[in-house]
Amino acid sequence: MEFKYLSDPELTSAISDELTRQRNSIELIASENFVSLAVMEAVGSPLTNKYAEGLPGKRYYGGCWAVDVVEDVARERAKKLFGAGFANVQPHSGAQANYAATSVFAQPGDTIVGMDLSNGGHLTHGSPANYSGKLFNVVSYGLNPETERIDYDDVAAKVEANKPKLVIAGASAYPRVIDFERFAQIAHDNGAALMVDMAHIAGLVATGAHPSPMPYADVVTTTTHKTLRGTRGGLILWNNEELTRKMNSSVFPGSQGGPLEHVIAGKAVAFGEALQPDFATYIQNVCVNAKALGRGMEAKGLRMVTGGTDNHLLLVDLTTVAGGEVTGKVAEHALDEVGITVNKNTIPGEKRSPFVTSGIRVGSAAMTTRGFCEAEAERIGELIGETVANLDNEAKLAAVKAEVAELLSAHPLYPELG
Ligand code: DSN
Repeated sequence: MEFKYLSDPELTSAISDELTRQRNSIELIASENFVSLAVMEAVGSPLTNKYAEGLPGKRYYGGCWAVDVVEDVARERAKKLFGAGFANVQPHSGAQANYAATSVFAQPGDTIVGMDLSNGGHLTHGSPANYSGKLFNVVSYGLNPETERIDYDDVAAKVEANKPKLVIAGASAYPRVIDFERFAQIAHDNGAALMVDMAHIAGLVATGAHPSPMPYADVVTTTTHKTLRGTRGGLILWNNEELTRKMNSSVFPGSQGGPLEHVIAGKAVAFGEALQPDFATYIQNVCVNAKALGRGMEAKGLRMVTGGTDNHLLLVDLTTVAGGEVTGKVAEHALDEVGITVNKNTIPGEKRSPFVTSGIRVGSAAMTTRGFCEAEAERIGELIGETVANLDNEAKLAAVKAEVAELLSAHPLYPELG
């Protein structure tokens, strides 16, 4: 990679190494993507120098007139993209967005209901290891063991029995459509608010490929860097004007200091890109490629949890191949070696620890950005299956690695960066 100004060898070599790593592997981590060079340019801009605590037009520092424009553009585009009445673009991450939004509806000691992490939820939805599990009394819901889908009757029973202040819908490893209308009915019938964390599927929601939570949820949070393909960051959306003061002050001064205006500029660029018609085509291809990856893996004997996918990700049960001996940890490492990047993941009814697991999670957002088509995605699925079924076969693994390299060479990543 060429650097114009950076001449610090420890950093230039680490940054170059990371670009090389990204170029030389098929990226299938479901929460990752590749931003445009326009997004990168905005994030690397002089906006990084500016403190701008507060909101556009109501800042605690002078000299904010230019960043006010940036933040207003980001807010307006976010609202347009998701059909939301109000937006706060300042959360530094999805976890920060969730903390700020949760705090509007629940106080420490209150009950919240969220999806269990090992069933596909997120740390911030009530994990004991996270603020959400430490501050609140958490009641978790999971999946129906037969269908491996969200058990809405179980959610309803838990909400009725526990009368939480907040119900959280949304997941990090769930391949099916989530019924936000049903969640809202359950929450509202029991006097609870509904927060939807749509981080994984935000790009699908933006283009109509997944039903929107905006008509149903009291608040919607998301990251901006997964299927939405923007810079890393968070976003909060809501429709009820009465929540506006509380929501904004829960971000600042409630839980953050100065906003990162260079990152907000990157979000604005990405929202602008997502508003273009070709983003809908991209998301359509993401969904087509996810299904194709699944077909390829199934052809090699792997089982897709729930039988497939409605979105950009697949949860893969490894226990159906090689006598059930291949763990997620081993598969992740073996796939890394052949040039395919995935993460180990628990599967429903998991018997191994979260550090070992019996599954992997596979997503199509980044590989689709890179230009892989349906036929290639299906072949990549087969190559995943061939890898996990041949862990001791060096010749086979070498052949897979060579084929992965050939596939990658057809889709160069960031050639402009040298
Ligand atoms: N770490 C993200 C993921 O991989 O899904 C969630 O925050």
